[in-house]
Amino acid sequence: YANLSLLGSALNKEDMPYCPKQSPLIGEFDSSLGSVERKNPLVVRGGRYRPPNCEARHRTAIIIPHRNREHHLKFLLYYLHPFLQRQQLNYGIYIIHQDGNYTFNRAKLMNVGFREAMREEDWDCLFFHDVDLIPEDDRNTYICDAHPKHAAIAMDKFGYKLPYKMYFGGVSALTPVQYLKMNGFPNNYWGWGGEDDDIGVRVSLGGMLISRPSLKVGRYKMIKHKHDKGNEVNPKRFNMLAKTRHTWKEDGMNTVEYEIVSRDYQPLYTNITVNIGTEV
Ligand code: UDH
Repeated sequence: YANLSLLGSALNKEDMPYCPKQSPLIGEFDSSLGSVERKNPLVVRGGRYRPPNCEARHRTAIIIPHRNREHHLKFLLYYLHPFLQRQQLNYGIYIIHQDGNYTFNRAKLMNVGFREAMREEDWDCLFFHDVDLIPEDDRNTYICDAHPKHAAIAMDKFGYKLPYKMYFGGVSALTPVQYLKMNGFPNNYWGWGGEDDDIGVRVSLGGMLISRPSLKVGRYKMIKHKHDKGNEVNPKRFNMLAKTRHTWKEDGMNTVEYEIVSRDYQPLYTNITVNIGTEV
């Protein structure tokens, strides 16, 4: 028994105090912007960051189309800032906020985000990111590939599988050259649906392939929500999709028109409020 009692005394460090009955390390989950700011002291004005001890190899802009989803935005920032810092990226987060109450237009907001982000900095990769998708795996690196990347390959809402082969929704990443090669995204999909498939078709019309992380790595949790007011299902989407091959060169980055309402540099992101007009 001599050995056993030795073992016992090694495990039972009597000189250590008991931990408190209630761990002080457990707080309420706090995703308020103030708390996210305190947790990310190296993030600077406009939601910019660069690693403090090494030169980043990649410069990535995150473009988030947004309206009336402040609650989701807080969650996304809570997870995304530390995630991007662990990847040692030089990054910036842009919220492209659609002004007014007219029907939402996700793809056009992305075109605005592309132009406005590139105006500020020579980003080498742009991540087009829905506000309600939280990446689950740190190996899902937010850098670009040789072909346009569809990152949200495995979402919980689709059973962590790709819903169909050409799916290009949720989160995608393109270099500026790739983006311009397909004339950006379409401007004329007002309301919900179709624009992501149009973008997928443009990738191939631009002579490129779709690159994807593995199902294991490209996992996302979607924050549950209902259809938004002002983003009703677009009944024209199938007709429009059938014509993409004839329209992509005349509609996209080369024709996007908008008016910047305001640009402000918040501690955790750059907010660009934009008037993108209405359907003609
Ligand atoms: N978005 C906004 N505000 C809106 C509409 C859309 O910010 O009013 C943005 C936001 O970044 C969102 C993205 O556009 O993540 C895509 O819109 P979505 O979330 O409505 O599209 P998704 O296909 O959701 O993810 C479909 C609605 C699911 C309803 C299912 C009810 N069971």
